Amino acid sequence: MGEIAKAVIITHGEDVDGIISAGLLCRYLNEVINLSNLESILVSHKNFDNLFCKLARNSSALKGKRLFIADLALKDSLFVKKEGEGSVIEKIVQSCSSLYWLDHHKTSKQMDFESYGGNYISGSEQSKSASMLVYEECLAFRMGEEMVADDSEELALIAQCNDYPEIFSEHSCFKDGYELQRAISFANYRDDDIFLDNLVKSIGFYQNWRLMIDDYLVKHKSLLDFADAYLEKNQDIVLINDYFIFIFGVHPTLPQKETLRNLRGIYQGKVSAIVGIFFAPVLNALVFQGYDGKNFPVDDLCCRMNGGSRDGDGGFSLSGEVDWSDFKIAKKKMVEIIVNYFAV
Ligand SMILES: [Mn+2]
Repeated sequence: MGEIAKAVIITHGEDVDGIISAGLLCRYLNEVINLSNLESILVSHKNFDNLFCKLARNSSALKGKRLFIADLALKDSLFVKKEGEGSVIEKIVQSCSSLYWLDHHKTSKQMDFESYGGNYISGSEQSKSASMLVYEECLAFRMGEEMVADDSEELALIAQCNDYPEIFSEHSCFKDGYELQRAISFANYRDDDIFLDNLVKSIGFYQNWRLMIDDYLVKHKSLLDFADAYLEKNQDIVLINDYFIFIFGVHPTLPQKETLRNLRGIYQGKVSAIVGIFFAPVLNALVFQGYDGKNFPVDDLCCRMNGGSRDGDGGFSLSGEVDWSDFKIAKKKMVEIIVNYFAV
């Protein structure tokens, strides 16, 4: 039987900021406060509630442990009280020896969280990734001493660029974030938790994480090349009700946010709407205002499709009965959805 972990890091396993903030927390825990036994848990959007419910139910396992949670939003669902017992987050805070929550997503629950005894760190400035918070709060103070070859600040900047591209797209670390995200997205697609876990450790223990990324991307080059070719081939502009709509198909191994960001850069201002189709296992459509002056009803369309949307950025789930990976079929079906929307 292994030793019991004394510190647990819980982070967002699907993106650059989540992985880097966990890696940097590892550095802090290992060197500064010398906790040898670490456990890291990677969370996806899909299993978030499940994991936290499990932690609350099994609260005796948290006894004596220090919990660090990074790049995850303090969601309202954690604060729901059930009859006769406290909320999930209340139980977790009260079971462990300490809980630090480092995050930059909007929350209205900070006061409640702190009233249970949790420590919430969000930084005083806006636009600061979780990794930058960890760097500044836990690591920055020791810089300039003997840590000559330390790339902690660079890692924090990579996460910063990836989370805030509109501010940092010209930064020299910007491209590194894309490579890292590609590997992370691919690993998530394959449920490759071992790779993701090793990546956190590789960063945390000052190993060559860049080499690890390169090796992974080279190892899976053929599928990644296929995904790139698929995207390049499967794009079209259709005309519906006087709206020019750019539709494209995305292989699920590609990072969603970054792929969309690149294509939006090209088509914004030239079309009325931009529609990305992500086929199984993702199975969703992301829809964006194209800003050609015609004001395509993105929010209303997504709402009608039982999805969500705000200020021209939205999406909805796709039905599993259609083969969305065949772009001809996918495009036809998407056109049908939009035509039906205008017909009612
Ligand atoms: Mn983040």
